Amino acid sequence: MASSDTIFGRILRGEIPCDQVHADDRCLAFRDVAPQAPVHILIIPREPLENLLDAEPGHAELLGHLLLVAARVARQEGLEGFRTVINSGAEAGQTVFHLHVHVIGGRPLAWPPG
Ligand code: D5M
Repeated sequence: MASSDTIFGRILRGEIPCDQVHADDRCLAFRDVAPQAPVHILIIPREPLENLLDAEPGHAELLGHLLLVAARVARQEGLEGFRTVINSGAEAGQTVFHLHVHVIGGRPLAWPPG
């Protein structure tokens, strides 16, 4: 499926609502509908990459920007520690095939993840 056809593509086009916490010209950040912790935010690029396997050297600046936005929203939420997760591929648990960075925090997080 082309990633612009996913539910996140529909959110980017304003076709379905989201609980937005950050927006700029390159990405959008909003709360996950099925939060795994008190704070669970997703950051998605406006460019429809499926996952990291789709990324090329020309995406380096965009990928760096997504991580800087992760830190920004974590600070905004008052988190002193947080986890960033990018699931790439069904085998890794990816269910929405539009690249997204999870920002998870607000409770102690175990390691290793499942
Ligand atoms: O994570 C996909 C995540 O996307 C999962 O935590 C649920 C979340 N999700 C799915 N639909 C929505 C909408 N409409 N709003 C907000 N969050 C949503 P993955 O890494 O692909 O497993």
